[in-house]
Amino acid sequence: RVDISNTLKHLHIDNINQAYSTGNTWGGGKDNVVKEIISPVDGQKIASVKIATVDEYDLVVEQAATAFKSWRTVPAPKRGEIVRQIGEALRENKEHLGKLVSYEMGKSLQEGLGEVQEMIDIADFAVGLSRQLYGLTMHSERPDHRMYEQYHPLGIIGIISAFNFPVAVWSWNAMLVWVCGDVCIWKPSEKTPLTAIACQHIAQQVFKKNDVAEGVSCLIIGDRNIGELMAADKRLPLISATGSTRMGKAVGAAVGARLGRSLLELGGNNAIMITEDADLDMALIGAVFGAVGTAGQRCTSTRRLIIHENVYEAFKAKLVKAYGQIKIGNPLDENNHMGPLIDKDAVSLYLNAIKQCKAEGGRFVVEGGKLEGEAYDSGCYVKPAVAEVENNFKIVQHETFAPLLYLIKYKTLDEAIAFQNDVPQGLSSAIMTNNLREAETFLSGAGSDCGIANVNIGTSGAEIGGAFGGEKETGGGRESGSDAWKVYMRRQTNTINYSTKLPLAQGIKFDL
Ligand code: UN1
Repeated sequence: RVDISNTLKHLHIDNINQAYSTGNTWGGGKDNVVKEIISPVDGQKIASVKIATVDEYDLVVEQAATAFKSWRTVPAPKRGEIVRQIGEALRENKEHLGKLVSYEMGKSLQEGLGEVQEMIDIADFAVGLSRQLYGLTMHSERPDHRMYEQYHPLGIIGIISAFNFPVAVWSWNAMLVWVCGDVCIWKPSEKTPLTAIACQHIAQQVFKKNDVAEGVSCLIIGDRNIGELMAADKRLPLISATGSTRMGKAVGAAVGARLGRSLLELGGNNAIMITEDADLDMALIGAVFGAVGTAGQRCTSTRRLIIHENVYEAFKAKLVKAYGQIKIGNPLDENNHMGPLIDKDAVSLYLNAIKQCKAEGGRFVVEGGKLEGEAYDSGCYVKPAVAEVENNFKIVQHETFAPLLYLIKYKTLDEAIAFQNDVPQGLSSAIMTNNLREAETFLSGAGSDCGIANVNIGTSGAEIGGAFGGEKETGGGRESGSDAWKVYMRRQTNTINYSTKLPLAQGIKFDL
């Protein structure tokens, strides 16, 4: 049994039982549905939360709309200074927040801390960005005219996040949202609301200290209903949603029907190509961390290894040996590599995928299955599995959010690239090679079709400085670094005439 009462106290969630927050204000009545949050680590109840009602949702949107009116007028570098303080507060809370991420979600403590580090990093990025929300200037075709563009704040941004990165994905959005002059309403996964409540406290204390209007950072604990309300709500010009392709299609359709913007970051089916010229020891670390890290529950997790026939048997032997050394158990114990899946439903989905894979002809070289025994009595622990398959198996085309790794053999590079691309998803991809021609072909326009393509690095563990997201059923959105900020702002082209005449564009004559 894990005791994290100190952590809960430190993060101000020891007796939280609320449905929403607009900042200092927390609410939730006696009629709300109450949900108990159970840790997949040891099956213990951590705390309860309330599910927000439609009225409460409206109240939050109204408060956010009011806050937007004043927040958008604060100079961007001043907004950046407040985000800098939020980054500092995250540094101070890193140990506790990382631990709670690990306990509520089940990822290893190292990964929980790494997730909080991503939050700190994106805060730093956003601070610099607050002085660099650049538009272009253009040369006007007319004399004594000036033309340029500005980026203005967009409004209330809806953030729908998933359980697997319960806090980092919010921060990739929220930190940019705030420096861009927007406000946000965050609906975290129903499976991981406690870490969200902790983050809301951390941010809220900084906003309060700076006398920022209530509503710049809002949190709503909701079910699917609230997600649907957000997607259909015209008052939210942008919905940023992370989760399954099924969810993304529903959100994208609802937002599209009102011609709103959506930023979708959905499923992946990420492969590492291991070529004849690969350093197999490096490839092994990338593959094993990619497949079993976070118990295979990253959208960037490695699902497929596409291996050259000449190194296939040698690599398979290394992999099987490495899997034999993986320690599974309490993720807060740093001796363990892999913790539990998020819940028992995830275990069922994993076991079904194994069944389906076998039915389609998959040969397991490392057998999976559910773990039993005292250390595993939350019912959420499984063994990671590896199967030899064909790329076109139905189950291989599908993203199973669990540590299930597929091996596929190839002969030519073209064939390997075709396998890599021949799935509905397009998030992350990698090639392990010391051959320049192979690497560059993989990165070329005729190579990987994914949003992320790496050389001699696995598929997971992207840095925040790049734009994160992918193509096809991954949804097309980009968040985090590079110029991903632009989606959070509205662009305005300004043309100014400082002459004494009014010449028309395109040389059109219109004399009165
Ligand atoms: C996700 O799984 O939703 O690249 C995000 C990575 C992390 C983020 C994953 N930086 O694996």
